[in-house]
Amino acid sequence: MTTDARLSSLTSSAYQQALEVIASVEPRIAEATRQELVDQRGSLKLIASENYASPAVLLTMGTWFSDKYAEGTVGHRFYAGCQNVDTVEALAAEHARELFGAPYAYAQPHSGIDANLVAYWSILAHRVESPALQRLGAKNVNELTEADWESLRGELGNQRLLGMSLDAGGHLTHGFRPNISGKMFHQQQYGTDPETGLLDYDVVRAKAKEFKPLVLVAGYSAYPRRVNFATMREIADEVGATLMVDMAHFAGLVAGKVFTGDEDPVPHAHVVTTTTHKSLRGPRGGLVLAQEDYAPEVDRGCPMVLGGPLSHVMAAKAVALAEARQPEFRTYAQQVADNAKSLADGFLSRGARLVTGGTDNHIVLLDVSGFGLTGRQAESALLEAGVVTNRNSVPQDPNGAWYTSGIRLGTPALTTRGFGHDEFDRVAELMVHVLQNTQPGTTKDGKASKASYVLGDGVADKVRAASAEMLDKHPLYPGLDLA
Ligand code: DSN
Repeated sequence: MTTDARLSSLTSSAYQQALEVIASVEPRIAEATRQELVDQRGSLKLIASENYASPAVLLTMGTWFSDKYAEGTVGHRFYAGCQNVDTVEALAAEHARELFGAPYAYAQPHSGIDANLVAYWSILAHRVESPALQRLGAKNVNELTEADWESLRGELGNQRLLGMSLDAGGHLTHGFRPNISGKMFHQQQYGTDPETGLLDYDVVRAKAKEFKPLVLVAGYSAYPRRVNFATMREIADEVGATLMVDMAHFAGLVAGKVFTGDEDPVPHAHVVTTTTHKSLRGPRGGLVLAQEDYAPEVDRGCPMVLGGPLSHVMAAKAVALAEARQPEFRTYAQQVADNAKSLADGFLSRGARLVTGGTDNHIVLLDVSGFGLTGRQAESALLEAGVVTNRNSVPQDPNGAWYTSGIRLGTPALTTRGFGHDEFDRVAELMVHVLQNTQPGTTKDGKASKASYVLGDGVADKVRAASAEMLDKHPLYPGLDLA
């Protein structure tokens, strides 16, 4: 038996036994867990922010580390008995620093939103507290009086933030109203060029000069192109702003050295945030990387804006980051980008329209208005055919953020399964077939609907059968048998 086969067999027995234990208490949860694997195995997962973590990462999350409280930082906890959590958190941070070449790493954020909250807090505190401490003659924040804090509170709020607009691919946490960042900051946005869909750095510079933000945010969740972070830093420096980069989506491409030099945010930004579960292929969670002088404020993330650290997830982050430091991860990351090109070319050669005309990262943004559909209709029809995607706005979207005109696609998950050029071309072919055979539906009273749709007879079955051929060739968690 090879090591891989031995590990698969061990994984299989570990999960069979775990599900038996779970079923002894709540069989419906055991069954839903088993069914989730069946569903993920049997569909084309093209959600750009999802992936498949390794069994080692998944198994690391299911332990008694979940039972431990550990507020504070490594070696400085508010609870006794944290020596093993210290080992775990220190290792996660060390792997993150080594992997990304970052001076400082903080592994506690529970999610991307949390990582961004820690980053915003640390930037505001760094920008406001340091001069205030000097002014008030205090050495550190613990020396400030309640009256000092009263005056500081006014300075901590109502700051200016410049980020990418949502319909150009920015994220809710970059100063938009449904997120606390939209309340903490006065926000203005930079978009993309209306003709090309590309970021125009001259426009970003002009906006920055006019608005004079305290924080310039770069990064995206639906922009299918690379960003020059050296230029973004120049712009930030010209207006005295702090550059924060949210690399949640493309952290795997940074880790895998697909994005280097000006495209690597880590040497250019003051603070970088990410999630660990997207292209980075780790457990669901967040991470903050920072220049050394931001470390004291970032370290106060818990309990300032975070609850108790999830030690079991930090352990899994350490395992995933160790995986990402292996040479195979670079091959994987390059394949993610190559596959995105294959997928984009597959659409373009069949006459579909893509925002920006293509991709050079892991995202393809398909404009489905050419098929006469909204994003919502396209998403539902594709799901019926076993293709899992999510609808997304396109720039200046006439259908707004709920119905949308786009479908966002990403290659990280199917690349993990082993899909290559030919399979991604076939995926584009199958998707175009679905969209060409979908008609907009009507509401119950016969009016045009932006949500309902009619999929042609037999289309879903045909596409599911064609997908199954590819999926069977690239099994998810091979050897893992839960039958
Ligand atoms: N939900 C993530 C995504 O899909 O991009 C970002 O928050």
